[in-house]
Amino acid sequence: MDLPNTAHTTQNGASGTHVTAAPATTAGASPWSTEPATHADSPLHATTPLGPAPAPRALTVSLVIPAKNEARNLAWVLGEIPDCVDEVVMVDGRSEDATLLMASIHRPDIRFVAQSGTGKGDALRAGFASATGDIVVMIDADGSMSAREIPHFLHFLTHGYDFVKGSRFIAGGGSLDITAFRRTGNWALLQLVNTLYDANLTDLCYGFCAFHRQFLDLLDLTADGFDIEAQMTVHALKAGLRIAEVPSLELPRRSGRSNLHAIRDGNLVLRSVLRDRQRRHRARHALDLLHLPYSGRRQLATHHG
Ligand SMILES: Nc1nc2c(ncn2[C@@H]2O[C@H](COP(=O)(O)OP(=O)(O)OP(=O)(O)O)[C@@H](O)[C@H]2O)c(=O)[nH]1
Ligand SMILES: [Mg+2]
Repeated sequence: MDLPNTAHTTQNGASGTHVTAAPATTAGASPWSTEPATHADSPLHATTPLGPAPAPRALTVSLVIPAKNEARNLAWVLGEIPDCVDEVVMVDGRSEDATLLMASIHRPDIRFVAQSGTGKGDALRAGFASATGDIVVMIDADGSMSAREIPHFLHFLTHGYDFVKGSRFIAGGGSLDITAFRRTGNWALLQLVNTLYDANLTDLCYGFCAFHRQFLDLLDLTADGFDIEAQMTVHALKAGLRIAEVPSLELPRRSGRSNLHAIRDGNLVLRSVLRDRQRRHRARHALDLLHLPYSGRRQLATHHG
């Protein structure tokens, strides 16, 4: 499926957060662009007084896939991976079925990583830590996301964005899977995040994301469970990363059972978002103290005894 080449973008600038809904305007220069490059776009044709500029080094791409008992879905999931992916890292959640065997059959060069704890967040953090690509992409192993969409994420990562997330709720995206209950929960949590961080995102709890690996430390990920996706978005906003959303189609899980419990995991996300907000509030308070005039500091010191 060819998705429209549009993105919904959010930028956190130093002078305050602003949000724009912008079409992609820079197609062609990216090695993953879905549009043909023009003569002027090509770095090979750029000349300097010293001669032709060297071609830029192509960025490498790691795909991280957490999998727990997904053997029956892997033929399709791994078969969808486009050539632009250089490395596939699977983090196995101590599967009791033939997940490892099926993965090695359908992707002989796959690299397995063990997770030390449990949960999707714990698995993804282990996978991110071991990924070697310049760009890290994550998808689920249940067949609900097609890796064929990856070039759309790469396009924006190679045109100025730091963190690109799939959205089921912008034009060109969709979900053939989400229930009314989950949609409402996702919407409510999204409103909270948008309000707290003055953002204008359209999706929150969705596991198709990509980012430049150099920002991994800045993302400061600690979540173990299904709160990982929301934490990635919130931390990207807090860190002031340039975020783009691209349309993505969520398909129904191909086979097997979901590991997610809507109420328990919704609560987990809510607590995580609120905890982050408190930290941000405390950090701001500390900064305010530094800027207080001397009398103000003295007053405060007196106040606190
Ligand atoms: N390694 C590992 N993977 C996990 C764990 N829990 C879930 N996963 C994987 O994380 C991905 C998402 O989990 P799902 O159970 O599909 O949850 P979901 O997509 O939020 O929920 P559904 O829409 O109902 O499928 C799948 O690829 C799972 O196999 C875990 O503890 N360890
Ligand atoms: Mg799923």
